Amino acid sequence: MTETKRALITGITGQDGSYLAELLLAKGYEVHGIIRRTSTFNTDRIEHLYQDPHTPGAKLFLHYGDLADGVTLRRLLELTCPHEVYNLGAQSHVRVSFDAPEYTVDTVAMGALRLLEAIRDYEQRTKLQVRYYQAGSSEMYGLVQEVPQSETTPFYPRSPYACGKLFAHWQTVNYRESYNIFGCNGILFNHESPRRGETFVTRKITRAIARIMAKQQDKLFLGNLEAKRDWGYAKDYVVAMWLMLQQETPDDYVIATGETHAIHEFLTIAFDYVNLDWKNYVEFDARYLRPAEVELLIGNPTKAQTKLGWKPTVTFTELVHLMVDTDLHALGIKSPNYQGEETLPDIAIVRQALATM
Ligand code: NDP
Ligand code: GDR
Repeated sequence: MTETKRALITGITGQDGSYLAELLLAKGYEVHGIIRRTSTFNTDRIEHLYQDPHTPGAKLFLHYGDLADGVTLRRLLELTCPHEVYNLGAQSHVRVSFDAPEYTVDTVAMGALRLLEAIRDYEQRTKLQVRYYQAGSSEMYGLVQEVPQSETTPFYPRSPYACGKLFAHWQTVNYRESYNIFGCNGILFNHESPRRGETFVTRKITRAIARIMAKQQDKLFLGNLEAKRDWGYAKDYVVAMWLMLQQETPDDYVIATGETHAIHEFLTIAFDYVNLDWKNYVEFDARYLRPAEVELLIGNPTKAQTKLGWKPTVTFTELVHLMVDTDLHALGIKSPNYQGEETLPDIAIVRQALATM
């Protein structure tokens, strides 16, 4: 009988962590997630996946921990004996990283190093192999050096967040070359979904549209509308993470759609969908500008397409509509196209179970 595969995920309560946990559970994995202790519950995105750990056959287990706490990371590796570790945990907001640079870099950069060190010790002692995924970012390209950006494009990070991600990227390469760790860097371009955090620009827009339609808001304050991003669908992108760890040899991959759009194009498609003109609602607020901006991101996913057989399945317009539909639905506004697959059922059991941890 083959052994059940076990995965350990940092950042399981985030957008990507929730989709990745879904994917791995569907593939029969036992999934262990690291969650932070917070004064209010932060598990909304995974409540629909959670079962009381006492339930026979339960496959998802949550453990308290933090990327700032290396001792706990080591203990959790020992406890869970994972075949695969996905490091998705981060203070992932670029603008906020300028306000809290030291904290951001501690989580993003030192957090990855702590995890890699823990894996190195664990592998040397147990002789078991752990496959490691590092959640890298297109923000590492920063100031444009060439377009489209590929695995060979020089990096030029422009925020504390991006500098931290670049450190984590190179540490992963170094642990691979120095200690033969099976470490892969995903260089993921922006990916969104109805589960996207509410302060990232796409979700801020789609949520505002629903609130405008519900008469709960009449203005939307935004910063730079000229920046261009290569936006894909998060559910597609977690498949790429998994594929990287299933290859014979570890490597680094750009994951992107190969298309780029300005923020104002996102606004046009999203507002047009509900027959509104964004210019009547959007106002400028300098608070949302960054001290240094990343103006143009467009990825070249050829390597991922050729070597992993990965490709995006959702177009830009479909993604915008999916997000608007879901936000409308959440406020009880009928949308003829709403599919319902993104609704997270309110399962009270997770709260009970966590309360007794
Ligand atoms: P989110 O911001 O939605 O989720 C971040 C996760 O990290 C949350 O689970 C959060 O926990 C957790 N976290 C934050 N700080 C710590 C810490 N100190 N210790 C442990 N966990 C922590 O991010 P996404 O899901 O969008 O992104 C996943 C990863 O991919 C991140 O590393 C991000 O930087 C990277 N990335 C994302 C891209 C995107 O477009 N989404 C593109 C490229 C890279 P809590 O819920 O408690 O806050
Ligand atoms: P980004 O995403 O910085 O690309 O990082 P975000 O949605 O925050 O910004 C995208 C662009 O929109 C402009 N913008 C605004 N952004 C926000 N958040 N709020 C606003 O009001 C606003 N107005 C304009 C920004 O200036 C920027 O140009 C995301 C994160 O998920 C990172 O963790 C990840 O690594 C990268 O994507 C790839």
